[in-house]
Amino acid sequence: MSQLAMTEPKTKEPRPGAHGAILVSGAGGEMGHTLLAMLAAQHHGTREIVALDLRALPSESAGHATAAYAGDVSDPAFIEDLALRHDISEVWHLAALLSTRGEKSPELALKVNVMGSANLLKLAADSAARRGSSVKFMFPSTIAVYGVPTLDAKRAAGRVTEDQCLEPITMYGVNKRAVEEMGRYYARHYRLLAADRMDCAVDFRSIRFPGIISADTVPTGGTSDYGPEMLHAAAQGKPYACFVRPDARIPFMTMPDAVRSLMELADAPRAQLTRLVYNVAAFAPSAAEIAEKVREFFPKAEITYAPTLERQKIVDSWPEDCDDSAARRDWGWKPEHGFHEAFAEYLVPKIKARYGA
Ligand code: AKB
Repeated sequence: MSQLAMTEPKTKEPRPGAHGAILVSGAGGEMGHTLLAMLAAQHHGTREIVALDLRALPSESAGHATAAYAGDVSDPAFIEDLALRHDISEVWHLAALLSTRGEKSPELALKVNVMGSANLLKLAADSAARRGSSVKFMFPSTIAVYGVPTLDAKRAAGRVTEDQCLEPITMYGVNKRAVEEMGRYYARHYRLLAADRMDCAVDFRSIRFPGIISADTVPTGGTSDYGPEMLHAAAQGKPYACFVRPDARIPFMTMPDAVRSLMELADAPRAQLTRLVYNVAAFAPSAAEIAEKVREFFPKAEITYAPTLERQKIVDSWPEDCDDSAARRDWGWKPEHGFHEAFAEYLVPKIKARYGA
């Protein structure tokens, strides 16, 4: 594996019939960390895996890639250069600034989240035209694309479907929603003549993720971070002041379930998919219920509440839960971890091993 900041571009002609390279942006982030390992395990060295992140990848992650680059997705020259070096046939575009970070630097969020996505969608369309076959574009979206105006409206909305309450209040939510529509535009208007039919050049597929809890990493810059932070603090014997009220409720899932859902959607036959963007759901506890579950496994956990106005407002605007019946019907989505299993079978054993708790 080579880990480079880009210098001289190299042209790589597509080999006819070859599978082409899988490009993963945001490969050093929380989801990228797990996804790279799972893609490497799935392909056993039979596919080129090109990892991209703003900073050099930790060696463990870089080891799962055949090439790794440090660079900015919002820099079109960098992305064009990458397209010259690798015959890219699949894009997993994870790079993004999350919701809390995005509210601190809205223009930077717009640049990275929207312009970065525009650059990679163009790369996918150009690559499809050159290869003469569709390029799959996997895009993690978020529950931040939803926006409920009041707590009463949130309770009344309950489990939202993909087409309800689409009035995001954060720049991050607005950005992700915009990219969903950009993906739809590319899927609809960029076509390839394949044998006797017209295929989409960019096979855009997206999942709106809830808050994600990983045993291996703690997120930064998100607003659902109180869930994972509470657990990781308890496992390290540290006190934790939760930045939302005890009654704040949004959906969550475990990282292995989240990454598996994206991989299952990628593998689903296109003809079975009735949508480009899907909800997935697993469990939807309040902050107090998460605290209670943490105390079940770490009885000495010190958890208090110190809600901050900005982050509380964001969580209040997100739905209590999501209706994932389309994903269950179209591609057989089913979470492995419910609320209790998430802690008992995955989070707590791994976290205890990690911190020696
Ligand atoms: C965030 O909190 O910004 C993310 C998300 C819910 O998309 N974790």
